[in-house]
Amino acid sequence: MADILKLAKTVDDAAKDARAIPQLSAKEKITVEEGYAIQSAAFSRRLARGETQVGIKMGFTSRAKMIQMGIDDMIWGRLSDGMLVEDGDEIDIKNYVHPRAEPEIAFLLGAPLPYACTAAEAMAAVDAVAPAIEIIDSRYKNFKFSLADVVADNSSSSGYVVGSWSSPGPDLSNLGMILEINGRPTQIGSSAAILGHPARSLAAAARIAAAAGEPLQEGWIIMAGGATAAEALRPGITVRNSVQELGFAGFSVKG
Ligand code: 0L1
Ligand code: MG
Repeated sequence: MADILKLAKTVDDAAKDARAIPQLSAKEKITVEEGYAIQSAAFSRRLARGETQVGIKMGFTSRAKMIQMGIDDMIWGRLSDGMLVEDGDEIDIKNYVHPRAEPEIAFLLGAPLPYACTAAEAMAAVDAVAPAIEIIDSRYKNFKFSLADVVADNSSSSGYVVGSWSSPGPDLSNLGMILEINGRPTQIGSSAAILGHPARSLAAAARIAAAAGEPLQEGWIIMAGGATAAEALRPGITVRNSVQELGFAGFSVKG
C-alpha cells in the first residue's frame, strides 16, 4: 500500500517549489482511491501553511480535454484562496513548472449543495456565474501521468482567475467561449462542451464532493472544467477567456 503522507509531501513540495517530478506510479502502483487520499493529505499541508479551501475544480469534463490528455474519466481537485490569481494580474512563470490555461466557467454557491442533485437543483443554489480561467500545471515531467498520478497532484490545479460575477440569468447551455493569447483566438469552444451543460458539471461536483464526505459549501467557487484543450503559457503573453453574455477574465505572464 502507498505511503500516503510521504507521497503527499512529494507532490506538495513539487508544487510549492515549482519543480518537475517523475510520476508517482513510475515507482509504485497507486490506485485512484489512493490518489485522492494523497491529494487530500497534500491539500492539508497547504491548509497548515495558512491557506483556506474556497471550492473545488472539476476536470476532464470535455471531450477535447480527455482527448488531449488520453484519459476518459472525470476528476476533481481542491481550490484554496492562495491559488487565486486576481483578474488582470500578472503571474511569474518561475512559480510554475509548465503551466497551461483552460477557458472555464465558475459558479459561486449561495447555498450549500450537500447531496447528489439534478442540474436544475444545482443551479438553484447558484448565486452567480463568471468567466474564468484555470491555470493547470502538472508537476509531473512532460505532463506524463496516470489517472491516479494526476488525481494525487490536485488534478493539476495550480491557479484560477475569475472575471466579474453576474447573476445566473443567461442560458448557459451553449455560450461561445474564446481563449485568446495576445488578442488572437487560439481555442474556440462552447459551454456545451462542458458535459453538455456546465450545470451538469456542477451537479456532478455536488455528487462527488458529498460522496467524498466534503459537501459543497455556501460561498464556494466551483470551476466547471475546460471547454477546450489547454494552451501552454510563455513569458510575455496576455491570456483572456471571453464568454458570450458573461464577459471575460484574463491575466498576463511576466516577460
Ligand atoms: O480538465 C482538467 O482541469 C484536468 C487537468 C488535469 C490534466 C492536465 O494536467 O491537463
Ligand atoms: Mg480545468
